[in-house]
Amino acid sequence: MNILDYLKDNILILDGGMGSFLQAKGLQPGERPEPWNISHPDVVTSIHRSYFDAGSNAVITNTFGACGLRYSADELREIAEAAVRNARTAAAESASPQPKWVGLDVGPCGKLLKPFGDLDFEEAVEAFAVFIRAGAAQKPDFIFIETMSDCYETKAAVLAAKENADLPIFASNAYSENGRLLTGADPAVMTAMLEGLGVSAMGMNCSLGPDALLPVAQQYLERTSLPVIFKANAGLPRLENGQTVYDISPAAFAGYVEEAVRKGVRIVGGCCGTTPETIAEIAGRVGGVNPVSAAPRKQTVISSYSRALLFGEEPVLIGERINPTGKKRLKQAILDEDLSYLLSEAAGQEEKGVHAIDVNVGVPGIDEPAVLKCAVGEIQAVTNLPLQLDSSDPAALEAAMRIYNGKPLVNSVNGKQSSMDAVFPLLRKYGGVCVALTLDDSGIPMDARARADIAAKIVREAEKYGIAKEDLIFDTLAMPVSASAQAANIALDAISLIRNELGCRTSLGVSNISFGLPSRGDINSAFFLRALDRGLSAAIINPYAEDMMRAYYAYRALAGLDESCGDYIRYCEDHPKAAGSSAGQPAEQIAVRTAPEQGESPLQGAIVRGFREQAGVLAKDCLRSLDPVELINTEIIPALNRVGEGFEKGRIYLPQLLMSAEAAASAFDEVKAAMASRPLQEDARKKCTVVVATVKGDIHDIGKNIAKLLLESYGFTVRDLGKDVPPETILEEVLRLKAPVAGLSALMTTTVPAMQQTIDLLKKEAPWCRVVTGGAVLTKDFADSIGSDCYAKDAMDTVRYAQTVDGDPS
Ligand code: B12
Repeated sequence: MNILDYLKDNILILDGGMGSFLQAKGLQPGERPEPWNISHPDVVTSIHRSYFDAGSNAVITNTFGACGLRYSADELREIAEAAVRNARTAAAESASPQPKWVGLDVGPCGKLLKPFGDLDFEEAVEAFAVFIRAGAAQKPDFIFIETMSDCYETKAAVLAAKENADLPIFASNAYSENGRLLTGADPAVMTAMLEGLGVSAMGMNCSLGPDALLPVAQQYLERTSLPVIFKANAGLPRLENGQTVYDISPAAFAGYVEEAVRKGVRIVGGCCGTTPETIAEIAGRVGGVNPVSAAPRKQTVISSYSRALLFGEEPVLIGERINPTGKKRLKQAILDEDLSYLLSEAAGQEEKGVHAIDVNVGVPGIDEPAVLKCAVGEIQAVTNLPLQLDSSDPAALEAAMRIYNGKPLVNSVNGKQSSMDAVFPLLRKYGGVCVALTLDDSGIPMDARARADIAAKIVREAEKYGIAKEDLIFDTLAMPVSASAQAANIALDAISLIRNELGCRTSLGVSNISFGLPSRGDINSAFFLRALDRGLSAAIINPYAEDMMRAYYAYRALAGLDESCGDYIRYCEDHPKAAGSSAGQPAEQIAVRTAPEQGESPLQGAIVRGFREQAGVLAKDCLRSLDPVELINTEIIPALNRVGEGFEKGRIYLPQLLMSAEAAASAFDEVKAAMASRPLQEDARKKCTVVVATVKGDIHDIGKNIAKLLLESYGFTVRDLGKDVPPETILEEVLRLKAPVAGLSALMTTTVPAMQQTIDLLKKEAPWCRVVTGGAVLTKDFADSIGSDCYAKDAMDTVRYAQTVDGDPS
């Protein structure tokens, strides 16, 4: 029986942990488990067999780390062959009467993808693809993509599976305690993207115990009608006498699994710390349980890498500013490949309150697929709003849809057969919600009925590709009311027909309605309000046009969407009515800027928003009037502090933190260049050697680099050991150089113990060496308590202290 057919009426029981088992059988810490498929087939087979015997219906091959970044294609072929064979042998040997399947296991590739890491998206796809090709040749029953803690990497693995195998794909993610993936996605984001990509099942595994994962499972069940996977750890790992132990017993674990199944979970099993005993308990409890049938979900949803956006609850605003039509400055920026202009447009619109951003780079004479791909890649690195990929060129749409991190809005398809033939296969492959224009080969009909009929035709054609009508949003086309008195009524009546007859969402590019008329803002906002009242789901607007934003907030207040009219009041306070409003101005003349927070300088703004290039340029500019050290203290550090605060409060996620760190680094490069070109500090005769390092486990090095730079500019010789440096390495270097001073940095509570270990080691083995410590989490008292000779609250403190050790206090 096909595993998907089985899933329709049964709970599928997967296996439990593999790695801990192998270790018990002799796998050494640090040794790769995958070659054991070849060197110890009997051990691997016996583990699989014990799971089948315990009641698993499916086991996952021992190939968690098998990807093109770790093994050659030949090695992967051998591993895949042996791994699937071991699992099949176990199935044949097990006496269990259950049906038995084998899943090809695909784990994370171990690198973060660009722009947050250094792995290119296509390289990631290929790294997964090499193994999946090898694995698929061995004919497993399904592919199990698991423990993914990044939305983008999950997409790369799923695409590799779709393109290189014809097997059901199960995709499972590893959630942190805050209910999100490491890079910020929550279940709403993952369900949106994975349903769009067409996987067969999705869910969660590893990282947390079943108790902590139950609420995550609940969120999946509320959003997807696909089978949900629940494969938790046996609690959080704990070290006891040098052994990793897990606290949740098999019986207790199975209790949580049963609860998950009763809520609607279909695929269960265990991850780290679970054993055949756990699976036996699970089988005992849920083996015969009839699955709860999943209610069909009728959601229209798009997402970025960390934010899902649902259509229907509230009107959705799509920022129209990144579209060169009628915008000379933007057209030039696209021709000049000036992406920073596009980035500031994106950030500006986000600050103005749009929910999604349209990206259109259609300028004649450019390589549109390449430019759109590049623009989308850069924009999605600085905003976490979902994007609307906007092009009439299917090749450009495909290039952008492929690398988009999430489930995009796609603009557009229309009722022409040629358009549907080109766009629907893309939607089928990459997922997305598509804006569908109600026109066809006969043009734009000038009556509402005919536009609704085109919509119905588009829905029927989409169904042939398996695209649900929830993934279509109909644009009923606002034509200039100056040219036809009925233009507005036709578009509005079509909204009502499509909404009532087809049950579909609608969208409008609003401002076209006022073309050719004076005071366009008045017409636009009045039309917008009429459309909202008919149930318009989304509008493409210029968020700098205050009339539109005011209309939007007024509508929400009047439609009961704004409790105590709080949002409306806030908007009015922030935007007092000016004597001459911006209404009616051509969009191009409205100032574009990224609104600084109160007291925030442009450089700080660039760092906070993660604009690398801009940060470098602005820093260079500031350095004309500002001393480099002052620039560090008054610009770079306060900006990073703001980012850190946002991170701590859960307002921003790791990718944004990384982008800000990069922007700070690019400002810092300018500081370095400025310091290198100026004369050494007044007393900069050659001084002693200082060894500096960020301690083990900690990769924060901006502060340490600043300390190093300043020490060098005061004439010290600095030996920089980098970040994540073990105590032994630091000691070795201090001994080798007979260094009189060592500077240590730690920025996390979790890495302060490593700082203490380093100090202890230095005191014991190199007692002459003075240790100066710094980093955001330290305080003077704490630094004293761990035996530091000096606490440096900033880099200048380090210099002053080193000077006293050098015998030259100044
Ligand atoms: C930038 C940043 C990052 C960047 C680092 C890039 C890089 N190359 O350094 C990235 C994105 C990679 C990052 C990753 C993480 N980060 Co971080 N990060 C920050 C952030 C926003 C700024 C740090 C910084 O550079 N500040 C500016 C510098 C100049 O300040 P400073 O280091 O304090 O340095 C000054 C003094 O302390 C002193 N000094 C510093 N070093 C030295 C060395 C010597 C020898 C001396 C004498 C003096 C000295 O002089 C410096 C100049 O005046 C802080 C928040 C914050 N406000 O500190 C969080 C923060 C440190 N990160 C945090 C966390 C949790 C993480 C992650 C675990 C996130 C994750 N979930 O993956 C990872 C950690 C990975 C790891 N194993 O280390 C937490 C730590 C919480 C805690 N109390 O433990 C913080 C506090 C954010 C928060 N509020 O939650 N992070």
